[in-house]
Amino acid sequence: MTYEERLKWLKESHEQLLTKKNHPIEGNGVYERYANPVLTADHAPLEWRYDLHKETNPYLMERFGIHAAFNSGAIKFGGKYVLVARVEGADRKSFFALAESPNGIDNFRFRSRPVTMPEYGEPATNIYDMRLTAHEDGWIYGIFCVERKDKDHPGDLSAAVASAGVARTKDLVNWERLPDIESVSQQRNVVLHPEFVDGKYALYTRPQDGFIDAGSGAGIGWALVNSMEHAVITEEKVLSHRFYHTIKESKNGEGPHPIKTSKGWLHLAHGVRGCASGLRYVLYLYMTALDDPSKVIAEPAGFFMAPEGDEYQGDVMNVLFSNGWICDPDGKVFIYYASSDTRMHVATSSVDRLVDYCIHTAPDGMRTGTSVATLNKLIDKNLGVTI
Ligand code: M1P
Repeated sequence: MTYEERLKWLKESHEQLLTKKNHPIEGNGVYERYANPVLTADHAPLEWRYDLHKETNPYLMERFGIHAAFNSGAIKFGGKYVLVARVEGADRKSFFALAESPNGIDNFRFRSRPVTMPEYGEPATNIYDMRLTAHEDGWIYGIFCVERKDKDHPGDLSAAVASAGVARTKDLVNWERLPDIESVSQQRNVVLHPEFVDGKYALYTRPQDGFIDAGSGAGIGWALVNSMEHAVITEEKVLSHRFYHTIKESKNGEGPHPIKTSKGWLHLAHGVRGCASGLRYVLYLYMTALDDPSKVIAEPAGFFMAPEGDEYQGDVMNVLFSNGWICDPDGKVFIYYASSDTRMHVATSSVDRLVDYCIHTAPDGMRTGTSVATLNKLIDKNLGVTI
């Protein structure tokens, strides 16, 4: 191909991808997955990837490799469905970039530039997995993981320290960086609750001993802090424990902030267990009390969504991860999830269906015998029904 032919091909195939129509796939009745990923590395603007000057790039080669677009925060803003994606370059560094769509299911387009996140303290090696919260104080907060090299272990090249970075904005363009959250343990998957609780900011936390391993970190924590301008976690209680032989045996982390419903706060989280092929990440739902968002009132057994088909494949296999969902005023819920640390997908449902799922799916009895008893109860109920 000549330079001109290649440029035409690049532009046309990029536009074709961005405008590809999406469609739902009928499933288990709880939600509908959509057929095509909503955001991928290939959605990145050509201007990010190519030097578009024939004199300096006569072969029209990629000059900046984009490897993945995943783990996105989500928010409805200015009538658009906005994702704050974790975009990862070929150099393994992640950064945030906004992509928006008019309908939430297709036609997502990145804005022209990524987010230039101001630094706090020692510049981060990597930042990722932003949770967005439009808080009742009037700010939109983004809490994200900040990774820095663990200087106490200079000989161990993978030793790192995870902490929770905080930034706030009113327009999703200008971000004011606030101090990282102070905590005795390392933290990832920290999420700001949208309302004040007892006059304080409320955080879902995920204390962990090491950068990868939860260690003694028992699950999803809960902490109240006086200020987001200098958040200090002094007391942390565990509201959802990791548990032997469940989907959340190894790790347990909050997803996006919970949705307020008439029956309680609806939560989306990820559970992790180990298996022969490594760690398996699945999504699960639970509910907490309206008057106490730290008190679990319902938790169906097992996973809500697990990798299927092509979702298994990617940079880190066997992973579904979600840190963003959007609830429309009519109760429609857009669940944005990433597969295998590579791409973004959407599934849709409604508040009514998700609450029904939480309340009417049996909890985990923690034993094989209780699972069989639950199954028999359902079979008994269906006796006499002809299908
Ligand atoms: O690779 C899977 C996930 O691993 C980490 O998840 P957690 O915070 O639960 O340990 C994160 O790096 C996450 O971004 C990634 O998707």
